[in-house]
Amino acid sequence: MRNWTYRKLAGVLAGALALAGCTQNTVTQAPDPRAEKAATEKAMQRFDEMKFGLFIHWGLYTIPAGEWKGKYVRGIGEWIMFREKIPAAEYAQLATQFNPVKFNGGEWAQLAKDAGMRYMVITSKHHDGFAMYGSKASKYNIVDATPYAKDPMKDLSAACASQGIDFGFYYSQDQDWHEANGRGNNWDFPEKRDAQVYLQGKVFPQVKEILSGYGPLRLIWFDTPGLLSEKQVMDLRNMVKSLQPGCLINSRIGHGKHDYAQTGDNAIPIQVYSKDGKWEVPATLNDTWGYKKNDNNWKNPRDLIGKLSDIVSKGGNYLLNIGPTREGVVPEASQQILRTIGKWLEVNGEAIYGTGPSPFHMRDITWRATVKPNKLYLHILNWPGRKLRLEGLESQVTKAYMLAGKAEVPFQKAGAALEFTLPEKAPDPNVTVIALELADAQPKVADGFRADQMPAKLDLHAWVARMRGEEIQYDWTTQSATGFKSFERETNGLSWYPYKSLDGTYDVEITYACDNAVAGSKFRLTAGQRRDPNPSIIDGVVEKTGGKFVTRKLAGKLTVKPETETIGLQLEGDDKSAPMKVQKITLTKSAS
Ligand code: FHN
Repeated sequence: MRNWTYRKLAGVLAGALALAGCTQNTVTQAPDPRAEKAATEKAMQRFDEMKFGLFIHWGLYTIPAGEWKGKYVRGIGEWIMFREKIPAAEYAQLATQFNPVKFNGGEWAQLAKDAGMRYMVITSKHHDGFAMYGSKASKYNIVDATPYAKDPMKDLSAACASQGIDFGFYYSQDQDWHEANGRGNNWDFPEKRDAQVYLQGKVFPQVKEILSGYGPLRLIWFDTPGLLSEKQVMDLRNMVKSLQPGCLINSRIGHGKHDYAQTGDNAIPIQVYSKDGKWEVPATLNDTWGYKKNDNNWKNPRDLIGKLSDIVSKGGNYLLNIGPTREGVVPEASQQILRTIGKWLEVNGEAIYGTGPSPFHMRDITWRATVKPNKLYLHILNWPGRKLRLEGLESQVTKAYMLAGKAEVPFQKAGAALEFTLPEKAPDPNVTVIALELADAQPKVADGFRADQMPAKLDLHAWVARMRGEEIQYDWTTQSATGFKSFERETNGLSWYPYKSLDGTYDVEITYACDNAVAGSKFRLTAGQRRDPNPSIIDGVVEKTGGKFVTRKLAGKLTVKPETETIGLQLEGDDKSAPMKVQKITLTKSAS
């Protein structure tokens, strides 16, 4: 009964909005193509140079903060309404408690600056449908529905402008659990919906608002495009570009109508990736986007700085998230981590901002490379001890030095390779950067070592994988992932993202360790697309290794197609062997 009433009310509201003229806000005429192209190219160049941005998920979900009616809710915090199937009217009551009196836009912009981030993207409306800015198009917004009654985005966008941080809004354009015609809420509303009514009644007017009231936006970050038609997506794009031609649009707008691409969440391509143009990795600092009070699974700065080097060396930008609390406070741990990254960038930023990707294929996890004219930067992720061998560089190196402190690094030819003499211990506990000055403007790299050349045998290290799940952890001392626990709705596991860099049929080895007492679980390796009904599969059993790392060949072959999105590894059946430690899988092109 309550559901029915709610649906009816929502229908009446949508009708009222339409009558009030909101549908007339729809700007669908195409913008001037030349102006759009020029503005977009300029913005893309800046976006490419910036490399590092702050993502902020902030909304009503920070009130339950991962707990509903006294019960811990697994999964990402901003999905609590969906996971618990909270009726929209009940969830909306959270607004009456939302009063972020400690919010200070200047402090958030300062934090981004201290972290060395060059842009910021914040949720203007997430899937829960609540607008975190003052919206005229829907009363369900922070000004009209909360005791706070102010628009924090005015403050934040102004603070970013004065700090020189480029500003952008996240906007969930299809998924909206508050609206009968939005996507996703099938516990209050019927499955059948009219997306066009939702777009015209809420999305178009709100997108117009966020593009009109907060100064120039560097980008708009759409998410989970779902089932919108190509025409609907094109209307959305045209609206954005006719209001701000230089506002970049991400690939989650759908139907390929974007200016730059996203990888999956926390998904880093395994190699240099340039086939789809510029891209960005959205990533979490712990296991959630929106604040969860019990999620203290913070990634350490070494890992994050290594990931920044890794992503930039592959051609991407890193968009790293914080989840402020209901009061508007950024958790202390996030602040400390971000400031540590910022300190590193103060010294090593030259090897990140404005650089080009690695000219080399990435064979292991010892180092990554970035380039500038006449410069090659080696980012050392795992210190090799006294000697570092660099194979495949044909350009003459005129000088080598530590980017921090500028101490010279001696080197000599060792056959076709260069050998650098290093201190025994890494000078920087996170990532040490060695700068090489080159005689050539662009490094020349020998055949067989170039970024687009796949070696016959390729290691997929655990460190390069996305770690799915709340329990799985990476251990730097053994360079392995552990904690392959299973739960009813999710299984901890590793996922690698080939992004068109692998194609073929492979023999597979796995390098892992397992104590005898916990051996015996089945594991499964799959290669396929998301929700692929027919992925390539290899099944195996976790054997006893007496705790030592061993490399075992698996029976069967793995087929990776150009469209394969993920190579995944997880336990199947039981998770007795969850404590096993996986270092890597190795793919060798199969002869047959
Ligand atoms: O469903 C959302 C999720 O809550 C979060 O906003 C991330 C950030 O990239 N995007 C979606 C899932 O991909």
